[in-house]
Amino acid sequence: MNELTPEKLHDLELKKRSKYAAGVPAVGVSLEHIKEYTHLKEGMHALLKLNQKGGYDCPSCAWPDPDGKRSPIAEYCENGAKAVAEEATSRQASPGWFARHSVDEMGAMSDFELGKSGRIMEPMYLAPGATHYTPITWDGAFDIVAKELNGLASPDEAIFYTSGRASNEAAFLYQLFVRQYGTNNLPDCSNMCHESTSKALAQVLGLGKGSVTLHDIHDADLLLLIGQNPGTNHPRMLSALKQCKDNGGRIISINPLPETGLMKFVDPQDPINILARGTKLTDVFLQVKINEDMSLVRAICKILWTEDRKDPGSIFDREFIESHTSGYAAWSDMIEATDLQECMDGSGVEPAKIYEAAGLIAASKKIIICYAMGLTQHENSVDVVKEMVNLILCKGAIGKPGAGICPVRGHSNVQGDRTMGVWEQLKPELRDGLRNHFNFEPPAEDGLDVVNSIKAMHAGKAKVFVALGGNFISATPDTVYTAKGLRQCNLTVQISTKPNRSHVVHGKQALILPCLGRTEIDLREAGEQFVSCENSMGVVQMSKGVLEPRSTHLRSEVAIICGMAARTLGEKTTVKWTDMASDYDNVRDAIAACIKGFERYNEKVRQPAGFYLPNGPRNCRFETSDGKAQFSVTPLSNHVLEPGEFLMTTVRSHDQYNTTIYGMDDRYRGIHNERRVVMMNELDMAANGYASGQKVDLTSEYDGDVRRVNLFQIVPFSIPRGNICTYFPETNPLVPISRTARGSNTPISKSVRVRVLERNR
Ligand SMILES: Nc1nc2c(c(=O)[nH]1)N[C@H]1C(S)=C(S)[C@@H](COP(=O)(O)OP(=O)(O)OC[C@H]3O[C@@H](n4cnc5c(=O)[nH]c(N)nc54)[C@H](O)[C@@H]3O)O[C@H]1N2
Ligand SMILES: Nc1nc2c(c(=O)[nH]1)N[C@H]1C(S)=C(S)[C@@H](COP(=O)(O)OP(=O)(O)OC[C@H]3O[C@@H](n4cnc5c(=O)[nH]c(N)nc54)[C@H](O)[C@@H]3O)O[C@H]1N2
Ligand SMILES: [Mo]
Repeated sequence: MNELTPEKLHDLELKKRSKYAAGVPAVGVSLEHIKEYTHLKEGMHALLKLNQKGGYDCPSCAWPDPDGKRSPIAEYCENGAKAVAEEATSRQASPGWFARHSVDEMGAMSDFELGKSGRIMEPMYLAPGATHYTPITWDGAFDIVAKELNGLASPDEAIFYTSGRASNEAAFLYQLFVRQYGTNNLPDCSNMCHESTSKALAQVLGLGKGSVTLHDIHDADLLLLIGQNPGTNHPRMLSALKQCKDNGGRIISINPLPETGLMKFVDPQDPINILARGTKLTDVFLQVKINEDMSLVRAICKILWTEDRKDPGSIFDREFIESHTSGYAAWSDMIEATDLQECMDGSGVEPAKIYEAAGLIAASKKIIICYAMGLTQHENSVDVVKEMVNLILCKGAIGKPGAGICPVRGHSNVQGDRTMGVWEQLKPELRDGLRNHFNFEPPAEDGLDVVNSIKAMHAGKAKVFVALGGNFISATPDTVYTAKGLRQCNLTVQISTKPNRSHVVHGKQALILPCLGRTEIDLREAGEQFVSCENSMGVVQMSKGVLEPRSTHLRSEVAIICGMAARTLGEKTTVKWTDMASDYDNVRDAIAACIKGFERYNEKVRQPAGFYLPNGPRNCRFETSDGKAQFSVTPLSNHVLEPGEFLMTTVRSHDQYNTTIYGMDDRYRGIHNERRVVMMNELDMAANGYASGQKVDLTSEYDGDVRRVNLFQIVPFSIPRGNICTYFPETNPLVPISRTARGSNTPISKSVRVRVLERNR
């Protein structure tokens, strides 16, 4: 299965881990990327408009922009610049490129090589049995989509995936098209990302989103950064962390790896900070074992609870608990019965450190817990998130300034896509909105999420697969199983900017529909258009591209969706797709009519810094089943490893955006020129007789099925014993489709049981 993950090694080079993040070298690296892949003048023009009011939203992460003053020269980070360079590249995956490379040849390329081929210039078609993609007209492409969709026995045989880069306008139209077509099969990247957050927070706080603003982060007494690597994945967050520290705040970091970005930050835009050699970020680092955050936080709660019992109200916020929460008594009983030593042992963290962290928490009132994928991609992730809320609630740390819960989102508009209704479950309010405004009956039954879509394709029950962005085959678990599903489809359609593995692993016929990126000018019949996005803190802002489109054949995502919808639905539709595609104000008017919080959308989105969506928990309003914020009683993690097994987590390197590989280095971790590595504790290496650079294969066994990836190299790393760490997506073939988070169905990509097998022995 070489075309799924080409098994080639490069020349691994190990250097010292960096001591600080985002300093002057980071600025230099930004410019290098811009220079290498695009024209410097154009690249600089693009960077100057990045994240500016009236400019465009960074296509990288979902971290918010300041409401007030923004840096006039650089309101972006190194990795934002890489994302822009990647999109604004002058390299072209033209029809000539596709003629020169058969699909098999594309499959032999690494993800890095595939992505570096450049921007897709024209719609491309792979006919049944063909070896190469060939150009096709837009009308020709839409005809194929319409024919295949209309030929299915039921609309539920089609799957419509969304990646989180799609704008609000595109996302709203996409779900409208899909629901008029007749299905709720709208899986999205959230299913693999913060679904556990959406489920847990909706249940216990009444809103499946975070509660804090950027100002709260600056204002907090104490930040807990759990399962997150902001130095790489949300670099602009480091400025906010520094501001919190400058204001006297403290930081506790909880992570199996001592991530550079958690430790120290040198602000590239502050000469004094550079001279001062930066700001120390983390005060207490707890090197937790993979997926033992639950044991750790439970231990901390037990320590706090024991202290509070001596003098009730001295540690816990009794007034808050009394008036705003439910379930405290049961939770308190559970904590009373908790064995502190067992939890401390389970966490793998020294007791002294745990007491130190508990001391800081006890002494702080304004506490924020920030977290990301380190918490959300395990079997018990919904429970883990609820456990974080327990800690917040006993301290009364929500619904007031400087306090709350902060799931840090991934894709730049992943939160907005959900707000727009991209979800396999159709909320009753949106169903009513769509029914009333567009006069049709949306499908009632829940559709398929990512994992269930894969199973349906595998079973031959889903036959057409459409992807609005993303790279489904590489992002999803159990790659070999998933590939079989995709290959059984009659048609796979990818709306993409650049070649990726999902163009290689295709259905009987395949289409690639190339779209404009966020950096590009979007000219429609009514003139230049802008779109809008919602960031991680619920602020909706406009985004307007500034660069000339890379090819005259490209269409905006909005135009592509409208084209597909008009052709597929024909006379049946009640939507004026042409009007929607010619003037996006029409789309926003429809959103305003259908979705709460978007009243006067067209007016509000034109305000320079956008507008905040309503947020109950931020104002101590909890729209849960009993109107209270709820304590939960949940079991601890329980991993039973057999001799020789390791628990593996999969992470991003500093040089990638999910499945888009910018480069081969992970600078902050000191791992250079290779991605096929296994980070392992030196004591585990010694116990197994492994040397640094040793070549190994990895297997995982679930329900009797053994999955395998070959040719990796061992790298000694500071990581708890029994744990290993590899890069996503190279080890996705090991992530079993059969194990997902209870309650959110998220693949368990952060805790996979694996064996490490030595090669050539
Ligand atoms: N440059 C760049 N930016 C990005 C992305 C990118 O790929 N590149 N991806 C975007 C997306 S979609 C997302 S979702 C976010 C992801 O942002 P992150 O969640 O920061 O991404 P990961 O690399 O998956 O890192 C997870 C962190 O959790 C730690 N971890 C792993 N297992 C555990 C555990 O069991 N417990 C704890 N406490 N920690 C654990 C890892 O060591 C790592 O530091 O970033 C977004 N931003
Ligand atoms: N093992 C493991 N697996 C994981 C994760 C993990 O931590 N470990 N993380 C999971 C997470 S958090 C996520 S969010 C998913 C990510 O899953 P996806 O969102 O599906 O993957 P991406 O790699 O972000 O998608 C990249 C592709 O998007 C296309 N693209 C880029 N910009 C645009 C645009 O503006 N419009 C359109 N239409 N297309 C564009 C390009 O063709 C590019 O190749 O992966 C998940 N998978
Ligand atoms: Mo994500």
